[in-house]
Amino acid sequence: MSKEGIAKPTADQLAWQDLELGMFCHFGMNTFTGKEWGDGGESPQAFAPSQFDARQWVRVAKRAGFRYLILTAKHHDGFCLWPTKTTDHSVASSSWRNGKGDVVGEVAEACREEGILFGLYLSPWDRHEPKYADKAAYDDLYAEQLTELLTSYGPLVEVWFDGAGSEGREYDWRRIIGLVEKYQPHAMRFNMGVPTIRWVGNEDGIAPYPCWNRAESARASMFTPDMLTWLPETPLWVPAECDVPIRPKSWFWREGEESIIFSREELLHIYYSSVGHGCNLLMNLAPDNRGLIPDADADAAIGFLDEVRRRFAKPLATVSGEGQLHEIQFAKETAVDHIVLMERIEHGELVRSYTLEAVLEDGSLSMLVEGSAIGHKKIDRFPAVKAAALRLRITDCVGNPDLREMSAYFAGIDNN
Ligand code: FUL
Repeated sequence: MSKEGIAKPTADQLAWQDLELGMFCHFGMNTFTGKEWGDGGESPQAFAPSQFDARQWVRVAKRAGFRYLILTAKHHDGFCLWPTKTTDHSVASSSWRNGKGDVVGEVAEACREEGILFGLYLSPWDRHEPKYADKAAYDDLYAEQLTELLTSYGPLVEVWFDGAGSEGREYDWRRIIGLVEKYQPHAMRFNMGVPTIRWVGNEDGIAPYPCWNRAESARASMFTPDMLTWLPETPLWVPAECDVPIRPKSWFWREGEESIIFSREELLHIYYSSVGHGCNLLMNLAPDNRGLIPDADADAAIGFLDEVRRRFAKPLATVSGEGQLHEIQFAKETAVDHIVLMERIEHGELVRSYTLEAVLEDGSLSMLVEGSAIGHKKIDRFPAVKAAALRLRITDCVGNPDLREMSAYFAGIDNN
């Protein structure tokens, strides 16, 4: 394969991959009914947050270190969190803020104030809307809803198209994608139509390794083994996003589930298996029926990301540049237990395999890692080794690989 023939990200994909961490917020009718999938027959009166505060959500996101936030503007039950003109099944028919409220607007505004990028989820599957049975009529309605969202809430970083419930259903993807391109040309498009980012294929926050950025298809949803047929305009560079709820398998808040929140060790494992495999991590923290993110979820997210920051606060040494051989030389024997590698992916993902070795003080070599993809980021951890130098050999590649970073760390944890 020639270098010219390889897939490369757009500037927007590149910027999105650098964000690495996003916070998902599933909030809506299910928050008040305790269901994961409402059937659409719920009364808008059931939507009644008592202390709704979008700023609290966004402050949690910021404090934890998430760089973007994605809100479920409409989940499968069809209840719209903004005062849409397309249906009265929305916040406008609830008594929250006397029917004058707009959840999407308040979250968008809070994100703008705090410098967090904002994205929206709009479920194609709609269990409330009677027009859903009529493909053409529903396509029109969905296009109108999407247009409202794309044009009223400022710049969007991502539009999330969930395949769940839509297995086998066809939507007018050319029109849908055309609207995103027209009104939000910089937004990432998740997994469907002509996506620019793809689903990693599970809801565990775990990417396989290697997880190449190049892809020709992705899994449609959790509920089918089918792979999506993307439109031919889909770029070859389609990086993966790993979505996972901080309360395993629970996307919406439910009373009494604090005890299932992932432990710090589990969350760190998710981090190493998503960001550490070169993907973005989109972690769901669900606001509760007060309209606030519970302290337990906020503390768990802040706690594990503080530990991530502690581990990667200060590299012992960093090198970068072109070529297949890279070495970090220490002035004296130094304990190391993590190495972070990044390619300059604007040139594509050129590395196909590599080895990392420690050069010991007696000059002998100790193999630390045999890897394949580096891509945006690869985090390798291993039992602490005292090294005089660290050697990265790119053993297979396309063209001339360009290393954005090779950094060594000592976190002082048990990596055995
Ligand atoms: C799934 C949905 O069915 C869940 O309720 C949730 O929205 C998750 C992100 O996607 O497919």
